[in-house]
Amino acid sequence: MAARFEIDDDFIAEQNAKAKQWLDDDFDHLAKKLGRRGLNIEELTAKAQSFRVAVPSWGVGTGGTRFARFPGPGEPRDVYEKLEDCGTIFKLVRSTPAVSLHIPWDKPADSAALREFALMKGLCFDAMNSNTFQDQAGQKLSYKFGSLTHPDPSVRRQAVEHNIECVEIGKTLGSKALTVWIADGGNFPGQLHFQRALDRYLESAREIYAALPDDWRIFLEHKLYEPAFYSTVINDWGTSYYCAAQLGPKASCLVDLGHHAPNVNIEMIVSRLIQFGKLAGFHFNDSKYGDDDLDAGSIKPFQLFLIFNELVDAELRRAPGFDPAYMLDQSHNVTDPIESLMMSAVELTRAYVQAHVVDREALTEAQEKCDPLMALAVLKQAFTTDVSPILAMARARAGGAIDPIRTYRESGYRRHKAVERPEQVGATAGIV
Ligand SMILES: [Mn+2]
Repeated sequence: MAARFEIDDDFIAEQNAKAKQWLDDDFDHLAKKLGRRGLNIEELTAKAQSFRVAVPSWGVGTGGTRFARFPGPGEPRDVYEKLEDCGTIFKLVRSTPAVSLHIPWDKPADSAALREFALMKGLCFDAMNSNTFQDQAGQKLSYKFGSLTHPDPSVRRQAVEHNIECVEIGKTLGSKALTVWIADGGNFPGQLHFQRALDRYLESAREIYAALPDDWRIFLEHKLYEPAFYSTVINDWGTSYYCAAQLGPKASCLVDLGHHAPNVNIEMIVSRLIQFGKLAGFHFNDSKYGDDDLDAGSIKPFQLFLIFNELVDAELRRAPGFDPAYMLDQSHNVTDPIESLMMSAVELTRAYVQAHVVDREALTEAQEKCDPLMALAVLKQAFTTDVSPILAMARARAGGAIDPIRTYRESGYRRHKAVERPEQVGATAGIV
């Protein structure tokens, strides 16, 4: 393979040198402001540096809608090129060392070689994702009318075996979890018998569960609708929780922010799942109307903050079994996917640090004294604190970029990739 363009550490350092002075000034000023509130900026910076969120392999390609896809230049054409882009994101923001693969889109011909390549980029593998929502070339039976819940037992068998294959591949890559999202559902009233469909789901899921290694977990991802527009088998957190409880301790519920009805109180769902010891983790994104898969924090940053408020609350009081897996799951239709993923990773770290700024003593006091206005004021004070200098300092101290988007653009990375990766006819990317 010919030499591939990479953004090197010297270039990052050179770019950082231009911004270092104002960062130091802003950081010092913020340290004073936070100090007056009894907060230590160094502790918050350490928190920012500890934050991790996984990147989905499918996120580095341009997404699309059911109408069209507008591919950009230099899109990754295989799993190695996807890892190259993930490595670039990690290098600049320093919070995204793990990559989540989708099978069969990313099925490696040689797992050991892929693992080695990832290691060279400082990357590791997060949860594996199965795909029974589309038919692959040469596939024996169709998933048009369902997979794990299909009326035909041989289709269910095929779907179960595919999930077990994902676990097997994951084992060779060092992954420790399987995320299962099924598109099964009905488009018309009467199409499905609701109870029989859920019974079949549990029967199939039990077989997958039985194939999990001892140190693996299975994440059940619910979604309100789409592609089924009338009923979906695993439609909400309650159904997901019931199934996870039925399956056993290795099963828990994954919250994709876009998979809820508009106006649903997602932060309360998060709190409930924490309370019941069944929060698997997240697929972060944002939405305005439905499962829009927009960039995390782009539409409802306050909601994102309120979710992190619950997560940090659980972290600080050491809630039993609290160990959520964070991942981005977005579809980038009109932006450079690398830029969107970097900005989203930064927005998550922002919400995480802001949640650490919340005066929890004052919040508890307001709650116990029935003072709703003060309770909101405590949260708003944290939410309106601009923690950008902390985020930039955390990146810089970890060897990342003070300004990741600018550094990325200045590097010409995309231009180089456009030359290295000539357009591939017929390339598709999925929306999950
Ligand atoms: Mn998802």
